[in-house]
Amino acid sequence: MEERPMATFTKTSNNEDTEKKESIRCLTTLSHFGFECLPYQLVTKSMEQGFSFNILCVGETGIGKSTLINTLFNTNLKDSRSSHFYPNVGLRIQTSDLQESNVQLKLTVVKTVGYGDQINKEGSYQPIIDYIDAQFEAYLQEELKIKRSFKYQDSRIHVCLYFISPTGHSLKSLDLLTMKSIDRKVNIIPLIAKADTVSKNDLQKFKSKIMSELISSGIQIYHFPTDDETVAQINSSMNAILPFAVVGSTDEVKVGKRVVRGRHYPWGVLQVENENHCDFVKLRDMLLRTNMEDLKEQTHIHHYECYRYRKLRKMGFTDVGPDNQPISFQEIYEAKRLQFYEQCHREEEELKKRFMQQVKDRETAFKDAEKELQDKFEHLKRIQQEEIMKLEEERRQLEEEIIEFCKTKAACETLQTQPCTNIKKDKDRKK
Ligand SMILES: Nc1nc2c(ncn2[C@@H]2O[C@H](COP(=O)(O)OP(=O)(O)O)[C@@H](O)[C@H]2O)c(=O)[nH]1
Ligand SMILES: [Mg+2]
Repeated sequence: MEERPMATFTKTSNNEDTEKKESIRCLTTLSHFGFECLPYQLVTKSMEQGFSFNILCVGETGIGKSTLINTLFNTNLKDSRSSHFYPNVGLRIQTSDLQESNVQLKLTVVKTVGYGDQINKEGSYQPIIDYIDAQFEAYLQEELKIKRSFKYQDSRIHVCLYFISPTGHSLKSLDLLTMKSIDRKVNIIPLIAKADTVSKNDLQKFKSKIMSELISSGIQIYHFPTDDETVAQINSSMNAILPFAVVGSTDEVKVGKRVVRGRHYPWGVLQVENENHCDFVKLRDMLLRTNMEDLKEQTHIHHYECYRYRKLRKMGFTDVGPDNQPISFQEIYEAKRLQFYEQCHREEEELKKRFMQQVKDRETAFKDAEKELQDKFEHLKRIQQEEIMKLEEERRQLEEEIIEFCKTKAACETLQTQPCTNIKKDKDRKK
């Protein structure tokens, strides 16, 4: 009878794992099973679902972000011209459905608005960080939901195209600050914008200067992967020419008999798709043709994983308990719940105690105030009584004075009437 390869499941501990792996037998299949078609199944599934890609463009106003995106996808995403007078940095989000052959791509382009226009550029990178984190948070929340949506639209940023001004000198401090604050959250591909404004010699020096500045500032940019041998060579050669010097234009220009996309100057035509003129094609190939899946994978397994790890740790979740033994989600949840109840109980007791103390304090305060009022009342009452007595005394004295006065008055009147009667008697006698 034919020997058929069988899949067996053996539970192994971590230490045993390597030994067991080494002892797994590799069998040559003697008949056709059909699992060689697995990749085709995946392709069909992916084609049905369609693909999505989210790009973040960071760069000063007017540096050529919209033009480059339109050139990359050979379309017009209808972006209005930005003003230089925004008080803060903002983000503009545009989503479009694109189709090439029978492959559907949902493209989301997020561009900075007003970046580098403020006098105080201190917090210019904050809205960018907030946006990147908000997309990670939305994904995490979806992942933690009981009823998850399988049609969830992943909005995490897969790549950040960082537009560097073609100064020919060095990076600006804003460039370093921004890249430093987002390099652990997103895959950064640095671009020298409007590279047609820098001469070939200056461009080489500028590229080296930028790379040495990035290295000395400890900024991690995205490096095209070199572990897959089918793309290792092209990717390592592309890593060597970073940052890409790009030129964007959707204008069609006639060169000989051909019509190409380019920029027309008095001295000639710059063809954006000519690799001798700029790195536009290299960027497009690296971004869309060769490394789109790796950019998405890095976003998921590296940047999102870091965010998820930090967030869950902050919430108190961990993989091992205090005794360094693996701990399940359920156990952590139970422990957290117990901890929460105990904390609630403690806080409730504390609140009760504080409330009772407050009531006591208030009661004492009321009693003191009452006593104070009583004392005040007694004092006032005493003063009033003294006042009454004083007034009584004064009244008595006045009455005595009145009586005295009346007596004196009566005596006076008597004295006044007596001489008159005597005179009258004298007159009568004379008659
Ligand atoms: N010389 C040159 N000009 C460019 C390039 N890309 C865009 N521009 C011009 O720069 C201006 C601003 O471009 P735009 O894409 O709107 O900049 P955004 O504000 O960053 O989106 C437009 O007049 C473009 O024609 C380029 O690569 N080279
Ligand atoms: Mg724009």
